[in-house]
Amino acid sequence: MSNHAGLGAREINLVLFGDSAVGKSSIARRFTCWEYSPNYIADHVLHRPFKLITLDGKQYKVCLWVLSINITERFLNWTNRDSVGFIFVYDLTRKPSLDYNQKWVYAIKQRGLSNPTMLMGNKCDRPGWERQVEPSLVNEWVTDNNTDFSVEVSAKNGVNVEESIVNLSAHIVSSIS
Ligand SMILES: Nc1nc2c(ncn2[C@@H]2O[C@H](COP(=O)(O)OP(=O)(O)OP(=O)(O)O)[C@@H](O)[C@H]2O)c(=O)[nH]1
Ligand SMILES: [Mg+2]
Repeated sequence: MSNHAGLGAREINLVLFGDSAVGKSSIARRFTCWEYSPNYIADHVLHRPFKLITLDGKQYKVCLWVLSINITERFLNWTNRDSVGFIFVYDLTRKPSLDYNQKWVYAIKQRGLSNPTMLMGNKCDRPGWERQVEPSLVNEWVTDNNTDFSVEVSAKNGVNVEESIVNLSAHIVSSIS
């Protein structure tokens, strides 16, 4: 696990995969600043907001690598493998956005990476009739892809965002210490 000299905190790097407009930037913003905006500004470059958290009395810098579609492939040639986790974000009102993550799961497997993974269904604040991804489909996806965690979140109202990211971070810390 790398040390960040300036802050004296160990770094945990979580990579957010996901189709455009699923809410990757909103999740990152909710986690790091506890803010939300309904405006959509598509990202074309990588951004990496971070937040300091404390686990078992130690401070960690949790960096969220928010990937845009055009750089995802390049980014997979990741080298610092120890403190990295992968989050596959989908919009639970849009089934194709779940399917989108499949090719990145394969790409990660092909590279022999076995980092902790989390499937994250965003926009659980939306009304039930808009839902296109049912729990049975999620369970199937998780089993087929050997995903470590699965969660539904809302960047809009904050449900499960903090908890799930901290849980994944704690899992990464315990798996490498
Ligand atoms: N209802 C609802 N809308 C959300 C939520 N999260 C994000 N959105 C909206 O969905 C749209 C896309 O959100 P972004 O966070 O920009 O999505 P993104 O995945 O970063 O998109 P790209 O940068 O294009 O890859 C915005 O209009 C957000 O306000 C949520 O939890 N609930
Ligand atoms: Mg974005």
